[in-house]
Amino acid sequence: MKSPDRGLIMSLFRSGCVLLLLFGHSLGDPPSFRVDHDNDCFRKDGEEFRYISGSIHYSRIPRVYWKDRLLKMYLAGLNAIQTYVPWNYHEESPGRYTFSGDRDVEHFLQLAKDIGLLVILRPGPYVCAEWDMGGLPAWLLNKKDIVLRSSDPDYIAAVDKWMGKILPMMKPYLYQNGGPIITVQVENEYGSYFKCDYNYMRHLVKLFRSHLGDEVVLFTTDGAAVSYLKCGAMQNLYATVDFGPGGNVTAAFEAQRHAEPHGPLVNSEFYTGWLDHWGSRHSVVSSAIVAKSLNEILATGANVNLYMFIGGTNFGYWNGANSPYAAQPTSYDYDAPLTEAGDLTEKYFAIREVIRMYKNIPEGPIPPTTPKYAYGTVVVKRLQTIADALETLSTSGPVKSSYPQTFIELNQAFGYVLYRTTLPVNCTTPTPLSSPLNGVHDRAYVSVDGAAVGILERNVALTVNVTGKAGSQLDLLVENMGRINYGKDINDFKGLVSNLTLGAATLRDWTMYSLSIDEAVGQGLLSETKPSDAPRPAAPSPPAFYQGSFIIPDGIPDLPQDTFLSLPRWRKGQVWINGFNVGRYWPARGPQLTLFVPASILSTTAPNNVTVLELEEAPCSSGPCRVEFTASPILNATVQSDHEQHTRLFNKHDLL
Ligand code: NDJ
Repeated sequence: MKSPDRGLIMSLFRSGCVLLLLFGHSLGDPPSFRVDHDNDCFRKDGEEFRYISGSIHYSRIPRVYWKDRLLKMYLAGLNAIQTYVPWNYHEESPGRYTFSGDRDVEHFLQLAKDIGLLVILRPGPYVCAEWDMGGLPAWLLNKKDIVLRSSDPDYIAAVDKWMGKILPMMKPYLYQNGGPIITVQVENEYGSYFKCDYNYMRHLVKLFRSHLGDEVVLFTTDGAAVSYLKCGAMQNLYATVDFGPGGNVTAAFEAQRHAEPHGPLVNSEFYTGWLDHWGSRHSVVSSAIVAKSLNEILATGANVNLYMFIGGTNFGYWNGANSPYAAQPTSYDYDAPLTEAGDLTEKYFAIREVIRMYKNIPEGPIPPTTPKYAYGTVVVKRLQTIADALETLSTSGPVKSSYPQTFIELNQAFGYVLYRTTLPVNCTTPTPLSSPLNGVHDRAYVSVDGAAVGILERNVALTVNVTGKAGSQLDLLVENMGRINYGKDINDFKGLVSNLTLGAATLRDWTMYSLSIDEAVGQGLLSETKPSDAPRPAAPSPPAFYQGSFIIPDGIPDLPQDTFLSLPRWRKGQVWINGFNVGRYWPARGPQLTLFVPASILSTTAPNNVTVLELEEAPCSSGPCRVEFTASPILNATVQSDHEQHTRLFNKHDLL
């Protein structure tokens, strides 16, 4: 195990914080954490113990902020945190593991321990979490008909390898080994999945035990209804439930009692807010209702984890989606007690007051809300279009085939792929280019001979009209907007997953370019178009890059500070700052209008580079293009078409 962060411990003491004696078992006895079935509680070092925990996903917070967020959680009165370990975040291609920087889960665990927080670990293999494919690596789809979350031998072989890596790494951090981890979850809400494969769950139990030993408390989490526990609960795993505020607490725990007649009551996910989708209203849950239900839960003596305590950000391409297809936005603010940027809210203090009625709260001072800075307007210049930059972006060169291949067949997991063919016939009058099987996953920006003609979108727009001569170049830049993370549709292939038709003809003879956009942006390889070939972007325009920079002013103390990027009247795209992919923007759809930009990616010694990939239309046909850095977020803009799912989904019954 890494050595404790002495600086942190000293600063806790200096700031007057009292470290809880969470790890204070007497020297002679080995530390222990177990379920006491006779007294309906957990026992830590022999003493009755109840956790009040909060969810924080290290994968959604820059490493430099882990300490700040954890300290704020500790000072709210929590004695534990809960985190997922997203498999796809650590094994992006088979056998290539990353555990450094923002992915250094061991450092995160060590910080939690140093602050005095216990850890509830949820290593999957599936995690849901509004995270791409629920944390499963997309490369599992290399086997086209793989049955995920089942005894499918190829799935099991990959799970065994991954667990053989992560669980031994976690073992020294188990409570009985001197670490902070008190309990470990196996799978996630398996009772909501259609498979109900007991052999799979039995296999996981054996696997977890073989790596972690017999002593650790292994548990499951399921919706608080007997129907979910039927396939989710499993012998030798302690069954817990999840439910949000507003429901009947007694009835919810009765469901848990159905699976666990004795032992501690546990709500593993008490929802402090809820998730968002592009095109649907921002979810908000009142502090009063959260505080009231939390009070009821604590009054029963139950253990609870607040999901989320801080949601954070889906940087890059990490957001997931729900089915029927609705992608989640970049922000995972969740209306949680700490905002996406780690700010204290009224909900934070309301929750703290409830917790105070049940246990001692550590003395403050609570680290203040991190200051934000409005760096102002930045002018960005139009660079190449995607089509202009193909040589730079497609390092592996194109792949040709009669019918389109998916991202996975092209060996690309995330981002954008350009699909190119030619019009087989003259289309002198507008001719429908269609995806009859709804196979554009998820959005395609269509152009003919370099001129944008429209957009195809999964479930939304299956046809666009095109005109042009036979032999004209037809380009579709296809965006993967995030894989479905919940339900039976998690085998979510990306790209053109079925044939396109033009009029009555099936389009053939595709040339496909995998695009390494992140690498090209990171290495500064994009260039300006020669003025003669740089037409003013008319509406709509083919996907193109824009770039500018800003300098952080001198003489203002404590810069750089966090900021928010606003792209007024831009439509949809992706933004990088100093090569860091801060995520997707889509103000045309909402409700998120600003992107969180952490100070840690900004420089005070060099100009800060802003690169925008605008997919539809930049707002600057008559003048310079601008983006703006502001000091406050907007996550709740009115959305134009409130297409659907925005009901108050708190019980798992509502979700099916
Ligand atoms: O365990 C799941 C957690 O990871 C339970 N949830 C959470 C919602 O934030 C999160 O995904 C569910 N998500 S049930 C599915 C929502 C479908 C609208």
